Amino acid sequence: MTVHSITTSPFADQRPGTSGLRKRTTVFQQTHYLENFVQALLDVASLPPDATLVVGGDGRFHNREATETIIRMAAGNGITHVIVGRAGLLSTPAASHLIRSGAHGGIILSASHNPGGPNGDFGIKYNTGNGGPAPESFTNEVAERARVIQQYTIADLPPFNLDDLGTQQIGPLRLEVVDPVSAYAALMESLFDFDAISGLFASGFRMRFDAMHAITGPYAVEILERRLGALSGTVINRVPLPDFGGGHPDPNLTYAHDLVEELFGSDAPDFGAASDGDGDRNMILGQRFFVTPSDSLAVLAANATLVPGYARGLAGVARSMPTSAAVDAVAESLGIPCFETPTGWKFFGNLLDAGRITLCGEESFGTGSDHVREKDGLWAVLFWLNIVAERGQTVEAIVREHWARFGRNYYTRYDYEGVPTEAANDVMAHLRAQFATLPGTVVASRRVRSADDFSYTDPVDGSVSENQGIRVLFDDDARIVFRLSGTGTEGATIRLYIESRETDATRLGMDTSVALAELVTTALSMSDLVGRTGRREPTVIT
Ligand code: VG1
Ligand code: CO
Repeated sequence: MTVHSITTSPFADQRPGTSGLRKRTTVFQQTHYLENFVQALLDVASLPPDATLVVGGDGRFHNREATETIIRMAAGNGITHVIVGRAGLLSTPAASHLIRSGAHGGIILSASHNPGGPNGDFGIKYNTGNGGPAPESFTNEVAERARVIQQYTIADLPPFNLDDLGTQQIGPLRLEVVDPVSAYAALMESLFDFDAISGLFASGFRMRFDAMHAITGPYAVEILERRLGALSGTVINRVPLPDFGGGHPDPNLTYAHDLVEELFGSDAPDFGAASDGDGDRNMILGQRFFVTPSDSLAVLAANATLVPGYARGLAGVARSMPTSAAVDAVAESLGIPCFETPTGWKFFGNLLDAGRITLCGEESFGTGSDHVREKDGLWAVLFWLNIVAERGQTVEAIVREHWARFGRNYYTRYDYEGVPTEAANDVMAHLRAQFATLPGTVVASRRVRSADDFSYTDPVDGSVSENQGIRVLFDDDARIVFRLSGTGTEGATIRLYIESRETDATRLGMDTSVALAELVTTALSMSDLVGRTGRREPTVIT
């Protein structure tokens, strides 16, 4: 094996965002671009010489080429054992599980819910030995390193085979090609009551799972159809494609249209679900019924002890700041702690590692637990199926009972994508300028309690993360939150999150857009968003 040191020069834009480095595929195809960033990751990780590294991605365009480059660079940097999913494929939660099963870290190739293909997006991130996304301190160091990088190291390897399972010894490198699904499927079987869920399907319960031509197709076919006996054809758009069939693999009411149409149609199945590009997100639908991700987290927390893997109860729960406080009410009633973290799964890692939380989630269709260190789409689907099987009720009935018991947090998110960066910054600055004067004023018949930038102090390691979103909090627990996305690749995306809490039994069944209309108007006028961006309507409402 010959190892080459290649001279390179830095790229100015290699700063990881909410979840790794995401850019246009064409940006990643520039000479040295991927290599520079991988070298920066490996430099900061400084793995021991006998380290095991997991590599895999969501199968989008450029996945295989990048996987091969990373394997050569790993070998060049003295890593002696690489575990890779067959054909370079691994869902994000499956990669997390493999890392936790004995590796020192992993490199995951994905731009998650962003479209793929030659004109789409590509992404890469590093997960540490706990299986979770590297913390901010690590990603900041990577950005610093990438800013000054002068060379990278890569090995000349004879051709290797990523398509057949088994181990190849290539010089000092042991390359292990594993089935992407089997270890993950076994983990799911250890957490959920597969007999109960099989019984549900055997009784005629009908489900549709939309894999959106992304990574979860093979996982869902194996688990839902083969192991649990769901009707064949339950999983649609099941073949992963490099461009996701031209779609936008984001499981929400806008982009999972095939599924939504069917679940809201006249012959709707009992249950619908979808996942995203890399398999860590989930959307849950009942028959003609949509479960908000914030409500989903709360329902899972309230029903966790019905599921074998969580029968011991929950140590605590956590949600990202913009996620609705529905789960807070459950935590209060269970007498367990509830943590509020910044957006991004990396902030749950310390809490999970320290055993302070068992379940956590985000409003962006992300739910997970201490079984891995990523959010996990299929896991959430199985959790719901297990609850439905145990309770023998419809999804809608479960959620309505939940609201009656814990109250309802009406919730919506408006995304304004592709806004010019200056205009987006201007909206945020305009809001910040009102921090001093807003508290105490009455808007939308509510009194503002406080207005600030959310800052988080990690209770485990004391690290502080500032400027994590603008919050306007009201006396009645309603909230308006503004954030700039850290995963977009074109201009800026403004996210506006709106929530109001209702405990009056006669007001639990309203339409969300009606319940939140006044707050939406308030948020738009307070921010002057339309005036400053020229956007009359959001790109996506969830
Ligand atoms: C978005 C979501 C955030 C999520 C992140 C990664 O980030 O809002 O909740 O953790 O995507 O999810 P942002 O910065 O664009 O708001 V995934 O499935 O893209 O890894
Ligand atoms: Co994702």
